[in-house]
Amino acid sequence: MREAAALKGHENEEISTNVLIIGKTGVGKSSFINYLYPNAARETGAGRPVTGRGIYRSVFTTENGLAVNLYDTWGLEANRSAEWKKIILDEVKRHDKESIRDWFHTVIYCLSAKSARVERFETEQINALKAAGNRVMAVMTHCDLNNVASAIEKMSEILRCECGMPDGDIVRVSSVNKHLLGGDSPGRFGREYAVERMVSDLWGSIAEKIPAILKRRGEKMISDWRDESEDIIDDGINFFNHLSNSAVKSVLNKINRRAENCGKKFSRDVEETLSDALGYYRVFAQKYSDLVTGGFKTGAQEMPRIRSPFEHESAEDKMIHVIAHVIFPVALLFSAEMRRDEMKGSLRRHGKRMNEWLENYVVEISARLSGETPPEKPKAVDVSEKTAVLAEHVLSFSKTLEAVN
Ligand SMILES: Nc1nc2c(ncn2[C@@H]2O[C@H](COP(=O)(O)OP(=O)(O)O)[C@@H](O)[C@H]2O)c(=O)[nH]1
Ligand SMILES: [Mg+2]
Repeated sequence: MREAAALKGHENEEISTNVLIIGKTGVGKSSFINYLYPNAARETGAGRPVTGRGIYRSVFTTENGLAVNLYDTWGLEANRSAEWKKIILDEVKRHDKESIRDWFHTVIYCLSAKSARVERFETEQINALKAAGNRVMAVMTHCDLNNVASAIEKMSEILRCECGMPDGDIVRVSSVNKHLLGGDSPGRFGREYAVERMVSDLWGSIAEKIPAILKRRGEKMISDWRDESEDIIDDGINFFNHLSNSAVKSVLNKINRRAENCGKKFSRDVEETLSDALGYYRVFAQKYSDLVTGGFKTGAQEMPRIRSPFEHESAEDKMIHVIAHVIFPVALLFSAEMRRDEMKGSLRRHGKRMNEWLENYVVEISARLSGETPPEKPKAVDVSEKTAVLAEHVLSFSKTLEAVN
């Protein structure tokens, strides 16, 4: 099966991932990254500024061959919060391209439980990132310290109220092995949960972004088709030939053929885009789960299972089913009696039907990707007027053809 083959073959792919880590100086960004990617070799020293000041990029390569493009924010302080906000959002926008490889796959906002506070500019920053379509994971560092329980509670409450972040979005970590005064070292913790979140966030952003991307491309395709078809009508039909069957038929054939090609092109596009995203996600999830199970162990803590929406073959089957069954509405109908503007009206109505079809199709893809049952297909197209008018046209067209033959 061709579609199934298209979904395989990414296992040995070398992949890179883009991670944005934000937070005030001293909250523990560097420490958390070191904890997250053990044995990672930092290739570009202290990092290079990406866009002017503010954001620095370094590349890590982990033991299992995952290249981590880390975008770290330095020297961005509260007294320059407006500037900070702009720099970060510009960077996010720069990455928000059509290809999954360019996105920020993980956005980490670091806060320190030691400071016991979340500032207003920080909640604003988180909200701005979320509004720009990012899944933000709040990492609360220094959770190993004594007496931070109430600070953690207080900070979580602020994040919940001001940013709508459920507890699941807040990861409590200790990135260092410190010996506390007169007590045991609680060691490091929080990594496994953070990794699990990163994997499910990537899936979430695929489920969210891909349908929107496909919809945009589909709409563009339909509107191009309509423009082209109007030109075809203008070129093919004039005052002298508009009642000629062969002229009308030739115009109609051209338009329908183009619509058919659009449908084919679009379904290829959907298939490629989805299989590419799936492939990328699979390798990503695998590499991250290797990182957790291979590279690092935190005592007796139980390893969480990294969940994949495609663990079950049947889910994948469904997916392939969606990919394989793109039925684009084609076959526009004109009759020889139609005037040019009537043809264009008919074209517009058909374009509208194509857009409606696209809308439903994207909703279905979106539901499949987010693991829901797709909504029921809307009831069959209204059998009313439009269909009756069309039927009449077909009838008169075929009568005219008969008369000619
Ligand atoms: N106890 C404890 N100390 C931490 C933790 N994370 C970072 N630190 C310490 O906090 C200081 C600042 O950390 P660093 O990673 O350099 O912060 P950055 O400026 O955000 O990159 C260092 O002394 C770290 O050892 C943590 O989770 N627990
Ligand atoms: Mg640092």
